[in-house]
Amino acid sequence: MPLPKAELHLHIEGTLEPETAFALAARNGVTLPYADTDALREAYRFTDLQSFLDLYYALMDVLRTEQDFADLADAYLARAAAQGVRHAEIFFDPQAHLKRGVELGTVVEGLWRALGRSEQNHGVSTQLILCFLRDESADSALRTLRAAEPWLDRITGVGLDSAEVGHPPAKFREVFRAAADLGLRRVAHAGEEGPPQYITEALDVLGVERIDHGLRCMEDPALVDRLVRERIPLTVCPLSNVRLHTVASLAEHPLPAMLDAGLVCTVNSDDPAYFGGYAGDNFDAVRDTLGLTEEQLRTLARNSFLAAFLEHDEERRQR
Ligand code: ES4
Ligand code: ZN
Repeated sequence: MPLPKAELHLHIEGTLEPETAFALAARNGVTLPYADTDALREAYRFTDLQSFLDLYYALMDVLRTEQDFADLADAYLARAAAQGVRHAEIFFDPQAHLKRGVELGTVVEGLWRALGRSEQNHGVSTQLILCFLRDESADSALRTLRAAEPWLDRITGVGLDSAEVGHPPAKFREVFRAAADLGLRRVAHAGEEGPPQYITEALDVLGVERIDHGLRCMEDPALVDRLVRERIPLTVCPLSNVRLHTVASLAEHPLPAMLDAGLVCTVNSDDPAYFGGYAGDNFDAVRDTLGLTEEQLRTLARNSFLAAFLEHDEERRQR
């Protein structure tokens, strides 16, 4: 039996497996610039975050209808459940869809078709986190938040993702303030490729409760002390870090050092279709390659429920 866990860093668009991409392309009359799934898989040799994002945004073109989003989410939830995921906080990128003429309602209603039945069908409770693309303007983020207002009862929080370097958190001060005023929880990617100062800025300027990735905090001992003292959870994604060359190899991943420092780390899959595995695969990889003890693995799983946006009695039930 896989360890029960919560997945807190998962981009639903990053669960698009090559087979699903081709099936949806056929269903929607979209021609992909790859001969077959093997040729597409060949393209999954990334050099950095941007090289991945280019393919990630291009392949989204196959996602057109509510049913496409429902099928995508349902397939993810089935795989996640099989790997011990009991609760999933799922990121989505509305601007990437709005830009190509797919309305926010199509995305949210479609995802909800799967999420609304997930507890019965898969035993996985779910929440949605709307992410702003940090390489788009602050104004575009604000317009996106306004467009999401009809669906706020289905959205738990907001996040910040896409190309990090050159797009500091402070650029999104206003939209995160507006999100907080609407009662939304806040998270942000920081310290994946960007410097440790972006982590500090996400906490102080955006008021985020969790940091997505956060690896580069290890370059700043005073920041590590703060994250430990304030018990700020970090949603670490080991296989993602390897595939995007954020770390040189899995064996050199700082996760053991982060745990030793007392950081509240969790293990997550980020974009599992692109990076070689779902939540359980990430746990297996860190156990096998980094030699984490059973006790450390249990700590990581416990941290995932503590860091989740669950109510307390709901959290106890999950564990
Ligand atoms: C992402 Cl790995 C990663 N980093 C930043 N933004 C993203 N969007 C999807 N995956
Ligand atoms: Zn991510």
